[in-house]
Amino acid sequence: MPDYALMNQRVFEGDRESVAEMTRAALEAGRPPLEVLEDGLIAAMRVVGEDFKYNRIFVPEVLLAARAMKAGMAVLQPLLTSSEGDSSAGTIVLGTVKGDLHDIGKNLVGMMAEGAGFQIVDLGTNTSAEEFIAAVREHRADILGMSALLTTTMVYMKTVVDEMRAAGLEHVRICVGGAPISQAYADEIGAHGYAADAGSAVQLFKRLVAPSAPPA
Ligand code: B1M
Repeated sequence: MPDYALMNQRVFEGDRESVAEMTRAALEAGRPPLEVLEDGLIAAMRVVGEDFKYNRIFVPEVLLAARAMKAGMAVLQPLLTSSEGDSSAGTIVLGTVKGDLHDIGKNLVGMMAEGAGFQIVDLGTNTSAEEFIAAVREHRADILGMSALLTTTMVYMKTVVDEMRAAGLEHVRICVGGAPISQAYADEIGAHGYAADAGSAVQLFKRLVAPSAPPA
């Protein structure tokens, strides 16, 4: 069994090489990629978040931990994105909203959706309504997925929902997620769906593109 506590510690310390190595070793030992992701990497970021909240660590340490987490994710990526076979599940335009630079969760959602057969158009972070709308049109997206990690940026999701409607794109399903987002907030702003984590986001995307899904 991998020493996930030690792996968490290495993420916390921002030790990229050790995290990548321990991720590889856990996979070679036959551990499931989702277990390594959750217990080895995501669990560490929760501690980082708590320590940051209570001023026990500061932005530079959080940044180093995030880079270490990404080093582990890079090892997992080929396994998470390898498609189940159906490569035409639908097209998703994905991005973190304007003003927000957090991308770890959004990247995980993208990887797992790609693994489930969706085409992902990832617009990165700090994405404006205009950029979302242009990409949705260009790629004829079925779903627009937005991520926000800050209470100050989550409100921009409503701007995007409103501008999508004003642009005549109400047939495109809008999904939202990120630590401060809830189902109640998704309902309030008129999004079609909310997911708490990457696994449930994929289930949500599948439901929304299913032929039996109710019209928007
Ligand atoms: Co920031 N940060 N950060 N940060 N950061 C938080 C979010 C915070 C909660 C920390 C805290 O105080 N405890 C806090 C926000 C407080 C608030 O708004 N109420 C905070 C703050 C304050 C800030 C700054 C303002 C700090 C400063 O500068 N003073 C600043 C803002 C910069 C900006 O964006 N403009 C800032 C900066 C940063 C770093 C750059 C240092 C770094 C980000 C690096 C990066 O992403 N490349 C960072 C990090 C790493 C965090 C924490 C510690 C970890 C976030 C993370 O990656 N979690 C975070 C604390 C926390 O969230 N507990 C924190 C792991 C990831 C797997 O989870 O992103 O939640 P998450 O994604 C999940 C789900 O939410 C969901 O699925 C994912 C996978 O399961 N999900 C979706 C996400 N998007 C989805 C979309 C979907 C569906 C599901 O559909 C489309």
